[in-house]
Amino acid sequence: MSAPVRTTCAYCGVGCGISATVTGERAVRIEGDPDHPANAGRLCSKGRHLGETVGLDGRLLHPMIGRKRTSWDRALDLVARRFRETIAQYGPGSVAFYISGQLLTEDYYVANKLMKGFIGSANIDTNSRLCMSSAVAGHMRAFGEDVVPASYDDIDAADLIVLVGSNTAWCHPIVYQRIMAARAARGAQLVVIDPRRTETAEEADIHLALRPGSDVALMNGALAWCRDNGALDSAFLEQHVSTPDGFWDALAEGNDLWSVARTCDVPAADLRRFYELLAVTPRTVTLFSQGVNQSLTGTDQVNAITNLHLATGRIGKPGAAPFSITGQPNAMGGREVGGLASTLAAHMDFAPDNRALVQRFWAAPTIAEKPGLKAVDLFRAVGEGRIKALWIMATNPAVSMPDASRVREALADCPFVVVSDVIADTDTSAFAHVRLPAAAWGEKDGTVTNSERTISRQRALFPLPGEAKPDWWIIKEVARRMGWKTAFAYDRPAEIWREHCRLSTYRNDGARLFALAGHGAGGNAAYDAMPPFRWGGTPFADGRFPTADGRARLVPVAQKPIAAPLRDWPMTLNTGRYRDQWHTMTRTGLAPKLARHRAEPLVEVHPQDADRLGLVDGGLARVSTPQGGSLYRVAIGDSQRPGELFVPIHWTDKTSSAGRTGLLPRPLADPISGQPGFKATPAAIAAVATRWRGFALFADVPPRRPDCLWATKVTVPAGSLWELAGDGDSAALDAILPPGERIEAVDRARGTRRIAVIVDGRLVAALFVTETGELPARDWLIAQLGATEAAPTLLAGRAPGATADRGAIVCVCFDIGVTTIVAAIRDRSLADVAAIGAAIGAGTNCGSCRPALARLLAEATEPAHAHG
Ligand SMILES: Nc1nc2c(c(=O)[nH]1)N[C@H]1C(S)=C(S)[C@@H](COP(=O)(O)OP(=O)(O)OC[C@H]3O[C@@H](n4cnc5c(=O)[nH]c(N)nc54)[C@H](O)[C@@H]3O)O[C@H]1N2
Ligand SMILES: Nc1nc2c(c(=O)[nH]1)N[C@H]1C(S)=C(S)[C@@H](COP(=O)(O)OP(=O)(O)OC[C@H]3O[C@@H](n4cnc5c(=O)[nH]c(N)nc54)[C@H](O)[C@@H]3O)O[C@H]1N2
Ligand code: SF4
Ligand SMILES: [Mo]
Repeated sequence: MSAPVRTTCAYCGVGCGISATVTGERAVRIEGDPDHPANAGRLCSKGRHLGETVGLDGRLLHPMIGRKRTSWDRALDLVARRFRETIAQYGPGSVAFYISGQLLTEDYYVANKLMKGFIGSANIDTNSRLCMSSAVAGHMRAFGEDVVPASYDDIDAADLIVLVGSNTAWCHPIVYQRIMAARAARGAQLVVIDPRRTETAEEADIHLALRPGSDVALMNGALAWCRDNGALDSAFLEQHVSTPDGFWDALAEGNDLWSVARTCDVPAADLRRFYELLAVTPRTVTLFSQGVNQSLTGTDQVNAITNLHLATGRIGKPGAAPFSITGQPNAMGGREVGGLASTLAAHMDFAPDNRALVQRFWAAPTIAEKPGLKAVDLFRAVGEGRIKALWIMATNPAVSMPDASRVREALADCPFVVVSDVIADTDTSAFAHVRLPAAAWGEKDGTVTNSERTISRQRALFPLPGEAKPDWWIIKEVARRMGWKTAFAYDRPAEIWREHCRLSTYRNDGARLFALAGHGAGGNAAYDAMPPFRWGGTPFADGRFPTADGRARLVPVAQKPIAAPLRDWPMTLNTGRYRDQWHTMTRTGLAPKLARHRAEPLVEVHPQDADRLGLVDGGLARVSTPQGGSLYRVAIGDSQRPGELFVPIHWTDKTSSAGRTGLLPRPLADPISGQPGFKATPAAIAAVATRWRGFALFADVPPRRPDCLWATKVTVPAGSLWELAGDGDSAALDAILPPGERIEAVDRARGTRRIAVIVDGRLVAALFVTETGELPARDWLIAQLGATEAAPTLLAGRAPGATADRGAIVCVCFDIGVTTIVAAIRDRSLADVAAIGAAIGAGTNCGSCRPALARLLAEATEPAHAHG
């Protein structure tokens, strides 16, 4: 066993430090790094179970041209030649890169340099466009530069924490634990603004379940209230903020409490409590994420928040800031290198001076003249044949782009598609002419920047498997083969890092806050040992902003009318995340423990809608929009507002027959930021009748997806579990079972068939289906997949005598199900989350399930209250 390596989590923008101890060839023990400023040793369920994802299952380990393995030389030569030829024939605007906040800063830097300085186009956009480009645009409008003026320390110092459009308990769990700690330590109040009653909202002092898309009204109302109640900071406004003519007059119109309550469809009394609290609490931190950003008016929503903070002087002071929390591990690093189509490099835009500066610094033959195509437009251009060569790195747009079916058509028609990924078969790589094997988390080496501007090292734990290579290496090799040898003569990430630091300070007289002065000074050893550090100190503490006149800007924003429901598409479709899955599940999908929290994609529906539309809990439903339709299992509950639906974004063609969400939203975007509106799509829902339901278990990867109406997959310890349902003859499924000795039981009256396949005395597959009967709980059978000897009671689906089922897994660390927890609360009269932990251990490790435990406690004490 080797010494622990300090690295950074692969997943969210909280950017937790990890202490990783390699325990075997591809095995690692993961612990929180107690010295990392982001998490001080804590990790959530996803970070905690990273060790389950470092195996080589499904990895892309060799370069591929079409379906054939090839050498790096051939693959790289082909990519370089096709890009060169396309540019020669159609110009630099005919090629594009679509990259990702999951690249390291060094990868991002090289890709941006190649496209903007050497190819001479800005057609390089990233999945961050779908994620935080509205925050970027809002920051530029308000502050003059894309600077996040907050840190996690502000959470510790705040008296009021407002979460807008953020399911923090699930998506930024360690930030959420910090919020909970601030509440316990200093009684900070928590207000959650989200149409859904999420687990985050359940804990709040005030939850405003507003009408989707009404955030501008809510924030403008807050600002009007603060003004009317003497909560503005007039000295700060006078000295540090420029206020456009007519700003306050416009705000006075229609932003009174009653009008706002009506627009937002929230109880006026709750709204008033929030406004009163806000007006008297200088130490307010407003955290926001996708409920704000992913909207057709996302940039205005961001500025409604920054207006409130600027006008009350709640910025640049401890415990007071607007705080855009970022999604991906390196969304911020991508912003810092300027790797978006709308920025040039190092927090510079395309102004002539900046272009000249960057071109000189890179000694580049050319430099992009103007912003390039933003993601939605970029894929539209691919579809229209204007982009003829496309390189996709570390993102899965065939799943994650809005109107993803059109994106698939565009990819299918594109003359040349290159995909760099760590996984061999993704929905996107199915369209690739060339697939390039990238180094994964645990193999790659470089830096990432988290939500609060802390830059940390990700460090390699394992040697590169197969022929995988780091992304920066792949990009620089293509650049060199395109003819730019010296500009891309990098041998290690440290060299790229130093160049990135130098560019940030190059001819920077302080006009750009982003400056890594001194951080690129050391040699390779200094880079290897670099501890986490935060750049920018406390931005705006001196009241100076990076605008021409040094003042921040109030930006006039008005609530846009919210369209009435359409006749054919009467529902509003909201999309988002589950606690234990990451995006398209290529990585979290490998971890059996993370599969248990939500094993299938659910559509959450309010009971009134379910009654009206004949939807049954646990049945199937089709959710459709003008762009397409997908299937989900129905979960009825009043955490949804009537008329609204919520579905997860995680399932793909690899993991489901029809549970993809990306094809449903419209390909429309905020006009300023270009960020798509993923959270409010006009939609319809209808029940889908099935004849039978069932499940299948496989020890080995099945040759193909079971062919039926509904098939969704999760990973289990010794294989995979598929939940199934269909309307045809279930006998057609038998073909998918592997060869072996079959034992079978049939109950014709109930339409039940149970088949187990045994090879060498061990269970290798099972198929259980029924029309009107019961299905056994999956747990015991799942455990039999790994057993050395098949149990005699396989077809009963349970051990001889035993009947207990743990129910849905709540605490994934200790594998504790809802049934066990509810029984413990009841039988042992447990009164709080700590007592549950003391009694049965649940919630005592990563803590991600503590909100769920709190909810089970609440339900146990008020049994009449129905929850979803
Ligand atoms: N478990 C997990 N964690 C993750 C990720 C993951 O895939 N899984 N992904 C990471 C990434 S890249 C990102 S970007 C973040 C996203 O983190 P979040 O933004 O917290 O996640 P979402 O579930 O997309 O959406 C947040 C909330 O916005 C609400 N919302 C919808 N419409 C509106 C509205 O009009 N107004 C308001 N105020 N709220 C609205 C939704 O109901 C939802 O609860 O999570 C990061 N962390
Ligand atoms: N409907 C709807 N759609 C959404 C959203 C939503 O809320 N609703 N959210 C949007 C947001 S915020 C985001 S961030 C996107 C995320 O969407 P995607 O970026 O498409 O999702 P991921 O599954 O994270 O894709 C990352 C890919 O990179 C691969 N990969 C991982 N590490 C590496 C590496 O080091 N190098 C390389 N080359 N490849 C690697 C993974 O195997 C995977 O295929 O989805 C967006 N789409
Ligand atoms: S909160 Fe969880 S997923 Fe996010 S960085 Fe920390 S451990 Fe990783
Ligand atoms: Mo994101």
